[in-house]
Amino acid sequence: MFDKILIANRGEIALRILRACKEMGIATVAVHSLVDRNLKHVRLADESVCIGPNPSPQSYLNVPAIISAMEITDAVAVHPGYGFLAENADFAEQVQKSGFTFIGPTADVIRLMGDKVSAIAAMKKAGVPTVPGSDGPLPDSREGCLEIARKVGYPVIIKAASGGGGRGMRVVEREADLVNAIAITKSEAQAAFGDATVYMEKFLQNPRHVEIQVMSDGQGNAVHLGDRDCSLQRRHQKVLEEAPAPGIPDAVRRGVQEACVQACIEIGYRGAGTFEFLYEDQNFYFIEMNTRIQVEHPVTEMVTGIDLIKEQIRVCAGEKLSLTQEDIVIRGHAFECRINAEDPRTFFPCPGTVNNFHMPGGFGVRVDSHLYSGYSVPPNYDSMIAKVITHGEDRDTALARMRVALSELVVDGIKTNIPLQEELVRDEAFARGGVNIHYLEKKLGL
Ligand code: MV4
Repeated sequence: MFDKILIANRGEIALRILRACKEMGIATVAVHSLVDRNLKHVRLADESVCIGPNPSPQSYLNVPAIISAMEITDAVAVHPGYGFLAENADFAEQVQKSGFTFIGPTADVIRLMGDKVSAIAAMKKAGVPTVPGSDGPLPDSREGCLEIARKVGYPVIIKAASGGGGRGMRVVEREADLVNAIAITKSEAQAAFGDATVYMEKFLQNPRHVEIQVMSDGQGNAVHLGDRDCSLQRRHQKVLEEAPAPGIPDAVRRGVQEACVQACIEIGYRGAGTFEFLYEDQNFYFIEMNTRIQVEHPVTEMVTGIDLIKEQIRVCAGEKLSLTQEDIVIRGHAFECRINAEDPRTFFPCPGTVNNFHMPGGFGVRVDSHLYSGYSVPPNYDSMIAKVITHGEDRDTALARMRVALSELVVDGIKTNIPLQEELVRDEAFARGGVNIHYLEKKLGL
């Protein structure tokens, strides 16, 4: 096992990783920007290193500073958390070339999945269901594109191969708009990602966002840990997630889960990963793979009883996966409400000092947060300040528990989205389960 891990992140996920390391008897190094010197995990870590000024490019994205911090502290591995450098293949490669271990897949697998065209091709080959589309980059010829779209059928969506997470996409309703839409998407993709490659998919009108969690050791062993429904989102920012995804027939679910496990083995996947699907009319369609631990991993932990961060560390240390598929049983239901420091009406980030913080508690309630009374939310980073997670024997129990938990939560001094979350857990359609990706934006009147 690793002697010492450097945590290349901040906030709640840095604290989450720190706790896992401590439980495993692994020494910890926190790295932080100037403003983050009083973060909870920085104070609790065995060692800490200030790696630069507040802007992320100079601190949490500063690869030479992070590698130097590993060298001076004798850390042997780095956990990237989510965001920042978590899916940066060049960083993973540099970490490895410097003689350290990146806690995640190998650089070539990150690269394979980072290019959505190669990711889709790899998944299709492994038997994972994909969206009907161009099966590769769009050709340069107008006629070629028009012909593909005619075969796929309108509406179609043009996506940048280097995009993902909602960046670099454009819906095309009719043939007259196709050629122009492709040209615009290509030039935007070139400007944003330095790669003009685009591909085409059938545009699904009212899907749900359902994702499958996997864990794999890169040595031929892989398991899935069930699914999550993340359909409640606003502008590609998830707001409230749950596990398992409600109302999916067992046979449909089992088929796609097995395909994901097979795909992990075929691509030599190492670590925690998430297969993102659109789910419509009882069919799964793969869209992207996330090669990191995700924000919403706790709902999976609550229904499986498995510590995903610890498993991730174990398999990336070269241990064989100790879990077998039979060990993994989904028990009950879990919800996660993301708490953001933002204006409840405009959604604009609202940094500031938290005068008073009271966490909910009780049976089946979990709070992942780095907050404390007196903490100042800096303006430089993501506005998420806490995740409230509830677990129950069934969906109704877990949801009732979330209503109680939110009623106990106090974050005084700054504006938050707690009022929005309070409303969502009382929403009748949401309580029935299975709302689609457009539900929240429509409810908000966007
Ligand atoms: C789609 C789609 C409909 N049809 N692809 C947005 C984020 C990126 N991960 C993929 N996205 C979508 N791809 C096809 N073929 C609709 C979306 C989409 C979406 C997906 C998941 C969660 C929220 C979303 C919000 C708007 C659009």
